[in-house]
Amino acid sequence: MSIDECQLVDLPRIQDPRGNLTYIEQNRHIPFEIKRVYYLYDVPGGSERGGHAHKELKQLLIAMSGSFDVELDDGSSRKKFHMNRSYSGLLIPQMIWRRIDNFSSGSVCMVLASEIYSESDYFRNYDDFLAAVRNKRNDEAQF
Ligand code: T46
Repeated sequence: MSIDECQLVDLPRIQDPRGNLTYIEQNRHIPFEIKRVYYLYDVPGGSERGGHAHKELKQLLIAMSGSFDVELDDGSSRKKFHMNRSYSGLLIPQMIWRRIDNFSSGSVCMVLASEIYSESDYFRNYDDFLAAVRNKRNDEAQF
């Protein structure tokens, strides 16, 4: 997976004097079926989350409230996103290392995920992640 495949997705917005509304449909606004939703909240200032990559899981990450930074790394390039809009999702494919920090007070990070929870889907060691990326690229170069 390349860092270029990590993209911000503009979600539909129904603007209304009573308050705005955003909706997300699987396989329409995001290119996968949603199997799980989870969210980070009550994050103390200075905390860092993530520090891992997923082998198969794809996700759309949204700042439902407040803001935070997401740094993505495909094993050769890095990109940083500042998330602060509840109508903008960050699409992260599998095999991308992520670090999330700079959480503002009261921020909520919601994730729509393509897989149910499985610890075996994680690389939690950066060197293991890099080795897997290199193996994959070597395999692909042979064909
Ligand atoms: C991600 C970022 C944004 C579960 O039991 N079920 C779950 O669905 C999840 C997501 C986690 N857990 C357990 C596993 C750990 O014992 O909750 C604990 C904390 O998980 P983790 O250290 O992975 O949390 P984060 O915030 O570093 O990462 C999570 C997601 O794991 C990850 O997919 O992209 O949020």
